[in-house]
Amino acid sequence: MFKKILIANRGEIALRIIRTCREMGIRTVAVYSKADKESLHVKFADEAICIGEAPSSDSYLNITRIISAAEITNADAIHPGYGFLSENAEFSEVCREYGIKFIGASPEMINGMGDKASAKATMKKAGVPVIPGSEGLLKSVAEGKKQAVKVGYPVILKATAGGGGRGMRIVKDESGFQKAWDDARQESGAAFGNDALYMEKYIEEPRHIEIQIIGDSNGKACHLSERDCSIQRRHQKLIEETPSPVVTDEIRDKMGAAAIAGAEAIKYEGAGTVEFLLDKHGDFYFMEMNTRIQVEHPITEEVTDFDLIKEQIKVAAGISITGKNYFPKLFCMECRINAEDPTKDFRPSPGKITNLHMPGGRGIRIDSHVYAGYTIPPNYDSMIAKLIVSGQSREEVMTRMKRALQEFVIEGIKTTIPFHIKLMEDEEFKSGNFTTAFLETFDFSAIK
Ligand code: MV4
Repeated sequence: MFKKILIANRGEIALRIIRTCREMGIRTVAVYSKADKESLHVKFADEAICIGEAPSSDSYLNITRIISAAEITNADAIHPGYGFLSENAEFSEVCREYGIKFIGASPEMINGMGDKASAKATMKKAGVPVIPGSEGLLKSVAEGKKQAVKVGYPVILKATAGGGGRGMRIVKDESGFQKAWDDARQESGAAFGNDALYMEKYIEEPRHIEIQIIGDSNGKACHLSERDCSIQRRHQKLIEETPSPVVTDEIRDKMGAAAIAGAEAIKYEGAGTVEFLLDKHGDFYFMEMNTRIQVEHPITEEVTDFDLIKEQIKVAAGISITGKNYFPKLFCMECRINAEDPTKDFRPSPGKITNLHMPGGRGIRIDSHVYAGYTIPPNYDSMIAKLIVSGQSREEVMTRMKRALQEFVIEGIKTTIPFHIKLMEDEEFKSGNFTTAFLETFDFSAIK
């Protein structure tokens, strides 16, 4: 087992990793920027090293400085958390060169899954259902138009270097093709330095369902059931839940088997997520694979009683998984509490937390790095807490979630708590019958 793990991250996920390391008897090294001097991950880790100025490019994204910190402290592994360098092939490669175990995917895996058109081809070959569309990349507008007629409008153009919604355009009919093509090319070229596109049939009003998987160094993988992430605003998830209100035992078994087939086909090692779109007929299709631990991993932990960070560390150390799958024994929902003003278009609201009270009681878990008197720096992600609520039914979870949100006191800044309270009162949300388009028609002006 590793003796010392450096955590190349900040905020709640750095704390989350430190906590499991402590329970496993592994020493931890925190790295931090000058803006994070007063952060809890700095205080909770066994050692802490300042790696630079506030901007991420000078600190949490700076490969040289992070590797130097690992060398100086003699860390034998690095956990990248999510975001930052967690899906950076170069970082994974540099860790390998320095003989430091990267607790994440290999550079080859990151590149293979990072290119969406090739990831799709790989999954299709493994027998995973994929959305009908172009065979690989499109070479020209003329070819695109020809393919679109075959696929049938509406279609969607996607950047192969994209993901998370960037470089994507929906095309309703042939008259809109050229503009959608130009816009998607321009956006993906500017964002990723790669403007190659592929095409798919556009699935209207789907659900976003993802399967948590974990694979070991023998090429064996298991799944830990689904998370429903359909409640998103501009591709930012605001709430996640498991089990999904629309996933039947049959869909779960099929989707789980597909995710495992995909993972085993590529000998996936570590924790990963296979994202699917589920249409109104109950058919599902591979969308993307994430080669990292995700923000919403705790809801899976709560319903399966499986410490994903611990298992991630174990498989990275070469320990095999049992091979059995994990199914929800409870219901769980996570509300992302962001330092944003939901009445002002979710505008960021950094600053000092002057007063803080966190909810408690049965079924409540809070993953957060904030405390009373803490100042949220403006440089990073605005998520300040994850309110994770478990219960015996979806109804119980929502009732308990509303109670917990009402108990939550965060003063000095604006947060998304009032939005979540409104959501818990929303009849459509309560019914469980909603799609990824849900927030497009949500009345944000009714918030407090
Ligand atoms: C789609 C789609 C409909 N049809 N692909 C959004 C993020 C990126 N991962 C892919 N996305 C979508 N791909 C086809 N063929 C609709 C979306 C989509 C979406 C997906 C999941 C959650 C929220 C979404 C919001 C808008 C569009």
